[in-house]
Amino acid sequence: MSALAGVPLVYTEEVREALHEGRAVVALESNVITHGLPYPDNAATARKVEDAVRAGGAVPATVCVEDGAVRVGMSDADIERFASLPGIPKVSSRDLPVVLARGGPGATTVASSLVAAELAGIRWFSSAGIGGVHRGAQQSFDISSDLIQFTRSRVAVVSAGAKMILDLGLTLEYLETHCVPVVAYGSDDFPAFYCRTSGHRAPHRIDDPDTLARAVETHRALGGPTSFLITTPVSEEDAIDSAEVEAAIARAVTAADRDGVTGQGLTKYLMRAVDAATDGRAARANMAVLVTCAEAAGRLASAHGALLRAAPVGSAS
Ligand code: PSU
Ligand code: MN
Repeated sequence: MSALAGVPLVYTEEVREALHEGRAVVALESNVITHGLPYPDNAATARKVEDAVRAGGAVPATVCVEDGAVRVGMSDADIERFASLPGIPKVSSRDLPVVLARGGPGATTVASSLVAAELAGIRWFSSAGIGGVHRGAQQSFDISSDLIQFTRSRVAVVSAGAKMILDLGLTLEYLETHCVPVVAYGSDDFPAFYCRTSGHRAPHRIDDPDTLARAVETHRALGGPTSFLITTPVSEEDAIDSAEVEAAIARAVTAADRDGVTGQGLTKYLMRAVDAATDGRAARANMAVLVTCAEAAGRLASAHGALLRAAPVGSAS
């Protein structure tokens, strides 16, 4: 037997009660707070994202690690601290055991937030854009752990696709190869984070939340060991011009290559370069789409909760 009685999970009161009562909960990442957006926009956005989940009818649980525990739900004071303190590390799945054992604080990515969600029994997660296959991965081998974690964690994920700095065609190929369902909610195309379309059609489209909830539950009943990706695009008014952002991404990728930026810091480097090149329009679209996705996730998680209460599908309890 292990010397440890499992991984300590520390819940906020709101999340503990919601889980206890079987209400719908949506997990959220904290790396977007520490590494995705500058202070104080990051703190304000994190709160807006939580409110959007509530407006959709579910309870938000922003995830982080601290004092050797996985925190499921962060107080306003925790969010403010993570948003303003420099140096809190990005913690992906591979980093979790080390940061937990050492007791240091850490901000969870999509991948490690999915690990936490599953441990806590949370069935939904939302962020603006998942990590994916990087441009040039044929040479660099840089594929985000977010995708690998998708093959292992049974969580429904709502996002505006994957980050546009990535190779979205290859990201879709990876998801198909690994049997991850991808459904566009209320649109035909796989979106591109800041833009409404990536130019790739999504493999499926579902507009009705009840049907989508049924598809998520049926995936589990079939024994699907993977996540289930649901995409929703940025709104027309918040979207940015795809030609402009594409040019900025191409320049950022070239600069990263020239500066020898690889590995864990690459995503942040590219995102910040694109924000700068677009005079902050990219960062503003990022903030807006975080809220759009959280609202959709709240609505869908709530429809899923109602389905579970009405008629559990198959062996899916
Ligand atoms: N940088 C940002 N925004 C983000 C991220 C990094 O400006 O949202 C994140 C997310 O937490 C995502 C992670 O899970 O980066 C993926 O990182 P990588 O590509 O290194 O796997
Ligand atoms: Mn990487």
